[in-house]
Amino acid sequence: TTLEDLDARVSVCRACTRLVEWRETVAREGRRASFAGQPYWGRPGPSFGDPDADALIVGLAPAANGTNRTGRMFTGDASGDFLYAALHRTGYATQPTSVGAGDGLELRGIRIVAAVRCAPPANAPTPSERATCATWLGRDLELLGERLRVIMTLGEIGWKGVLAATSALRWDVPRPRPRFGHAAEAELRTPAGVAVRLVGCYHVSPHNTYTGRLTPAMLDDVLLDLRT
Ligand code: DU
Ligand code: SF4
Repeated sequence: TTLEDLDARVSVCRACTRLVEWRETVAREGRRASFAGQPYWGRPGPSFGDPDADALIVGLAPAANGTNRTGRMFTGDASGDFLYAALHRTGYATQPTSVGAGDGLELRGIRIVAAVRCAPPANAPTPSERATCATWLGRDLELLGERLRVIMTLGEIGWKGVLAATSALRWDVPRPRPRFGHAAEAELRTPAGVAVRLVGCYHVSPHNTYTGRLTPAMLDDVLLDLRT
């Protein structure tokens, strides 16, 4: 299996009834006036970026009118604008904005996935939805393989998703489980003995960025630290 095969399989997943209903209802009816007339992706958000990445960003879940509309991770909403600007400043993205498929944007050395790949109502996936989708996260981790050196999570749901996925893959995960925080760090180890850093970062949602809880400088610092 390749990452492309995996993305194709994820994109038709219907495992979570509530989320399938929501992603498709928003795609059909729930469009914002400003997006009227645009086709919506209305499916799980596939991973995006460099297939040879040694760094992985794990977000929460697609936004109903963001990734669920454009089909690309963190594309088409304020969270994504904040993230891609930072990825460009720190040398990971070839462009400062992500508009949608065909805009020419590429990532270098980094890949982006969501812990839960379908847009959840109120951005709040249930524990069982999080557990179900952690299987797909595990597949992405396996396919990135021994190149992977660092995983950065945007928020606690991504952090816990990574711990669930890596535990299921029988990685060496510290006990007690490391706690999420901004710039929190833990070391995981793959069954092949490769050390993988787990780094936390506050999520790029407007709730954090408009209030100054997460500033551009804070995000840049965490991104630059992934290279060390
Ligand atoms: O078709 P492809 O070259 O595998 O690229 C698929 C998709 O991944 C494309 O939209 C750009 C992105 N991408 C990237 O961001 N960074 C890379 O190094 C290679 C591909
Ligand atoms: Fe499938 Fe994940 Fe979407 Fe659930 S959230 S339907 S597991 S892709």
